[in-house]
Amino acid sequence: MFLWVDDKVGFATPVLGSWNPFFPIHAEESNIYQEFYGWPQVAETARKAIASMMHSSELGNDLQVQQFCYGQLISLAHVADFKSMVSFAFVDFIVPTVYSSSPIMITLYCEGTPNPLKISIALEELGLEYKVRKINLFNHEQKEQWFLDINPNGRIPAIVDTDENGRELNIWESGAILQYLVDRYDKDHKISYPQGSKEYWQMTSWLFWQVSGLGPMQGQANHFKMSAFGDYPYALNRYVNETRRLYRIMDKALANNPSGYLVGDHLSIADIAIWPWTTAYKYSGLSQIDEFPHVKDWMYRLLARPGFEKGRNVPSPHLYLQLNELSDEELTKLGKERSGWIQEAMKRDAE
Ligand SMILES: N[C@@H](CCC(=O)N[C@@H](CS)C(=O)NCC(=O)O)C(=O)O
Repeated sequence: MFLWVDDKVGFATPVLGSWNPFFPIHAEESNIYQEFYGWPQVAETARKAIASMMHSSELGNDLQVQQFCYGQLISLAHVADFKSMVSFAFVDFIVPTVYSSSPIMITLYCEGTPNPLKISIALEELGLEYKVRKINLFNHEQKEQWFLDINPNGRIPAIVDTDENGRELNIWESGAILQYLVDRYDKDHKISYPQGSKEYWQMTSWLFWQVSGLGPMQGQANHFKMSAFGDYPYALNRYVNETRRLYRIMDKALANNPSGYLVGDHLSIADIAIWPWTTAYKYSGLSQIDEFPHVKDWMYRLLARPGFEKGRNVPSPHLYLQLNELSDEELTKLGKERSGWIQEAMKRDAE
């Protein structure tokens, strides 16, 4: 990748192969680039490159600068013939050329189930590039040693990224991954709120509510509805009733927030963490969503966002909304067909 930056005017030109469009980037008074459409970390790389060049008293013809891009060390940031480029360009221009020999990318380990979908949706909403490695749950790939080396808990999602020193980072547990993505890549708070703000703590509260409450409770409800062989009315009622209670809490919160999001005035990881689970309401024993009109409205409104549309179909077409159209009998039949792997996974987990 090549990146040309005009420090004064506030334009950056990423040159990817022969593709060479101009993107406006917002330069604040401090001249620190805050935002580069969908690519804040590239702007940050550019800022660092400029800063290090400006501090370099001897700008030789073959200046080499080590920089980071997408969290990975750019093997060689090479400013060829820097002096002549400056004189060649407008007098005010600083034109660092930064290239990466290996494109840096997050790898997402996933399948089209609710927990991994949170991450693909967040990545899409952030406009980040990422690689997808589908994990075949039916073949218990999540329990294979190579994957346990990434996530010792043997569950999806997990991601692998690279830290600022070029070291590999494995992050697992969907809530932790969401927090990591916004901490590192959401500097302009597209899907989060500034740390320490009231909204930040509300968002964090809902995130924990989802990972410790809604996810496990609804997960148990769908286990007893769809996967348990035998009839366990006590367990099914307990978990479905708890799920219903949690949906009621959420319905009330949405009714009380005029923005239509769970927290503040825009989308956040609180909405993203919950959304994939609500699309699976019938799978979890809630016969219809009309009982929670604000949840229903919110669910379909988020569905219309391109990031949700793209993210929910990773790594394969999203199924859960369609499953809500099935009759109880059809769902039970489907559950019986699918539950074999869950029984087998339970057996292995118990060993
Ligand atoms: N608390 C975990 C739950 C992860 C989880 O249970 N993932 C499911 C898919 S949605 C899974 O990997 N199931 C496979 C198994 O149970 O072996 C998280 O939020 O990431």
